[in-house]
Order: sequence, then structure tokens, then C-alpha cells
Amino acid sequence: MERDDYLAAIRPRMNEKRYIHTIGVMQTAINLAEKYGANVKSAETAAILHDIAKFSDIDWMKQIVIENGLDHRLVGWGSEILHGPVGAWIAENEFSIKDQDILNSIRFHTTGRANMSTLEKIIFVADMIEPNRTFTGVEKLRDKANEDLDKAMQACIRHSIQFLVKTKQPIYPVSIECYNDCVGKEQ
Ligand code: DGI
Ligand code: FE
Ligand code: FE
Repeated sequence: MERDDYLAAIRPRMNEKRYIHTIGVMQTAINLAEKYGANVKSAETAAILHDIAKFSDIDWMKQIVIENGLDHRLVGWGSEILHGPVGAWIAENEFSIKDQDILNSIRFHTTGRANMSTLEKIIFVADMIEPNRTFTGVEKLRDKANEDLDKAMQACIRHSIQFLVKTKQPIYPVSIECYNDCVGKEQ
């Protein structure tokens, strides 16, 4: 499938705001892939599909997690955490994507993880800095993304963890593993 086919497929599955966000992630991910030597087509496809499950029914997502034996740590978490892994499941099973790097980039786009590939970092960072994001501090993250992908990844996961602590939200263990890896803790 080509870019326009993927875009046509995702459009009815999300609202306009989410679609515009997705286009922003796509353009940002393509730029980062060119800059950091990742496969540009893979970045485009992963970006277009990254939030495909954002509006999926929560009970359906929970069922997908259990029936397909996805990471047992997902049980009990809400759609903020489930839409990544379930999105990867949709990409594989509905869009027949076999490229594990694309699937992992979708799977871990919310939480990150330890030992991320270049493409995984690109999708994670692009999701946070795309042009429609307006939170305080986003400009600094954009500057870092222009300098060094690993520095940008570390700054993005630090920002995420700080935000979650500040808003008293629980932190998914894989996000912590990502944080520890990015700040240089020996695994
Ligand atoms: O889907 P998006 O809105 O584009 O962005 P996202 O997939 O990066 O994040 C979705 C939500 O998940 C966002 O509100 C932040 C939240 N989130 C990220 N990491 C964690 C998390 N929420 C919890 N509870 N725990 C986490 O580790
Ligand atoms: Fe998301
Ligand atoms: Fe997103």
C-alpha cells in the first residue's frame, strides 16, 4: 500500500484533530528519517498508522491483548497505553505489515522502551514534536531533535515522565525502562 491508501484507510477511524496530528507526525518523521538515515518509507508508514487504535473500543482492545497474548503487563491499563500495542496488532493483522521495526515503532510510540531502534526513536520523538503540539517546552524538544536523536529521545521521555508525575498519573513500567535506558543506567 502507498501513502494515499494508508491515509484513506485511517481517515474514517479518527476525528479531524487526530488526523491532522497524524499528518504532522508523518511529515516530522520523514524529515527525521532523512536526517538520521532511517528508511523514509518505513517512517512514513509507521507514522500514518501510529494512532490507528486511538479510538478503538476499550473492551475490544482488552480482548485483543488477552486473546493474542500481548505483554501481560498491559492488563489493567487504559487506552492511553493500549492504543500502541493494539495499533501494532491492527497494522500486522489488518494491513499485513510484516516489518518488525515498523510494528515496534507503533507498539512503543507512547511508552518507548529500552534499546529502541532508530525508527522507534524517530516515531516517538516525531509524535511529541510535530507542528501541532503546543505544550510549554516543545520548542526545546524540537531544537534537540535537530541536533541529536538520542539527546532528543532522552529529553522527550524525561518530559513525559515529569508530566506524569506532576499530574499524579501511574507510570507504565516500560516507560521507566525507557527512561533508565535513556539516562544511561546499565541494564
Ligand atoms: O496518542 P497521542 O496523544 O498522540 O500521544 P501518546 O500516544 O504519546 O500518549 C497518549 C497518552 O498516554 C498521553 O496522554 C500521555 C500518556 N502516557 C504516556 N506514557 C504513559 C502515559 N500514561 C500513563 N498512565 N503512563 C505512562 O507511562
Ligand atoms: Fe498515541
Ligand atoms: Fe500520536
